[in-house]
Amino acid sequence: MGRLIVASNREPYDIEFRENKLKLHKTVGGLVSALEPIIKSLGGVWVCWGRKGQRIPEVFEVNENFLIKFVPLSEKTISNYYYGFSNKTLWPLCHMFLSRTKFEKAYWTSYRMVNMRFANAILEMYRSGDTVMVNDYHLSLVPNIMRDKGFKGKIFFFWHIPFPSYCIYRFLPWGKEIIEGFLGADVIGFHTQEYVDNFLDCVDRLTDAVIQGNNIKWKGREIKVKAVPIGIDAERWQRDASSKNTLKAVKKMRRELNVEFIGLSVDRLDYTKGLKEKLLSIDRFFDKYPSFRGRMSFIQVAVPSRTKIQEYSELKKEIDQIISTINGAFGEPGWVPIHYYYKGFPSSKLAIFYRLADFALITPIMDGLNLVAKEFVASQIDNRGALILSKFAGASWQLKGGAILVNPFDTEKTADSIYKALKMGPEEKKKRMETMKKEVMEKDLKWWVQEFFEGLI
Ligand code: GDG
Repeated sequence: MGRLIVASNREPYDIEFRENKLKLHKTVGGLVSALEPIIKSLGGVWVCWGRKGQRIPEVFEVNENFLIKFVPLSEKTISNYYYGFSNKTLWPLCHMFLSRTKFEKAYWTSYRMVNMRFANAILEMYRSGDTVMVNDYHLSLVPNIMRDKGFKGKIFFFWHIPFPSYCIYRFLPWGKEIIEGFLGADVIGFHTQEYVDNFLDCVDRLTDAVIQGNNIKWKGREIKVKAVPIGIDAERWQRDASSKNTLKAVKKMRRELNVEFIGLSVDRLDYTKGLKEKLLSIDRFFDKYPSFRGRMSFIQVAVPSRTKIQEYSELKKEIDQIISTINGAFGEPGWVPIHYYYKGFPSSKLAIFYRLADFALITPIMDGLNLVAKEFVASQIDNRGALILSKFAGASWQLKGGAILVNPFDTEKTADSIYKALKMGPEEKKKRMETMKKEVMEKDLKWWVQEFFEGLI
């Protein structure tokens, strides 16, 4: 069994030099948690751009078994490849925000160059028998660049965001090359069958590949396309949510907040996450159901993201304003309608929030999956919480048996869903939560690794 080589835009650790000592801090997200133990046991390499890697050698040893290979990028390249093509072209296009999508030749040129550099870095680190896993929309061209260079090993490619239908995708001037980029892989994974179907339709319309069911034949190779929604380390979330410290902190917070009901959401501050629409629903809720004024507070954690992009900083201003308007209009001495945090928290603190909340309101306009919804479910040790979830989050396919599903643009019905969640009896809550928990616990991170890598690692 060879090693695992993972390529992703983001590094697995923030590496910090303090008093001449190296400190590794795991970066936020499921991928590192899923793959780190595998790399540690099988050995392997993580190939990434490494935002904070300037002072670090290009190959960094986490231990003798686990290397990080950095692909250092200049400021201009970061601006065109990362902020440009990845986050102003592919991100909005795939989330169906066509009017926000920028089609710039310079972005594309830089994206191609960076994908070429990642492919070269993987090939440089590769040893016969290794398995390669390429991640996400930043690196879609890598698999086929590697094939063009004669690579014969196994490549897995996972796309973490939605894949749009052809009627949206066709606007991308470089759409064919990107689809062909995917086709260099042996296994391509998406979160839902809907994204698989959209992808296959684009393959059919844009390339000469032959499609049979979920399989593709192209240039003498067979490619499998699969819907394998990523799982979370559900046991760890359960452990964190039931620890003594968590329970103590939950009690303390309940006392401090001094309300009967607490709602929660945790989102990167991104226009796809539907923060504005959610806040309007909360506003409508307090307006329509005045008996809950003074009795329900909502905690919104908005994690700073892509702050160098103007639209993101403008969005932040709008969110700040809406929240202060709601708090100004409804708040009273001793009661704050919305507690707002614009920062990240350690995951142990998230577990406290998850355990504390009576309901979570997770309403993205479009989301590949949404891990927060699954983390909230796993943390419901006593099945008290209710989940209100957007129909347009990939996770809704898995959680529809227990979640209250909403269209985030339907302010009225979303406000009514908050009311429904607060009025729901303990039996119904329990039944719904158990249904969701079964899915989240069974299809956890281990399941995902098994399914996606087909038992190969
Ligand atoms: C992309 C796709 C897909 C959040 N705040 C803090 C924190 N988090 C962690 C959560 C969760 C993760 O970040 C966020 O994951 P999401 O799935 O909600 O969203 P994206 O970042 O947009 O992820 C998405 C995902 O990829 C996986 O394929 O589900 O659809 O858009 O794990 O817990 N973690 C810590 N502090 C925070 O303040 N430590």
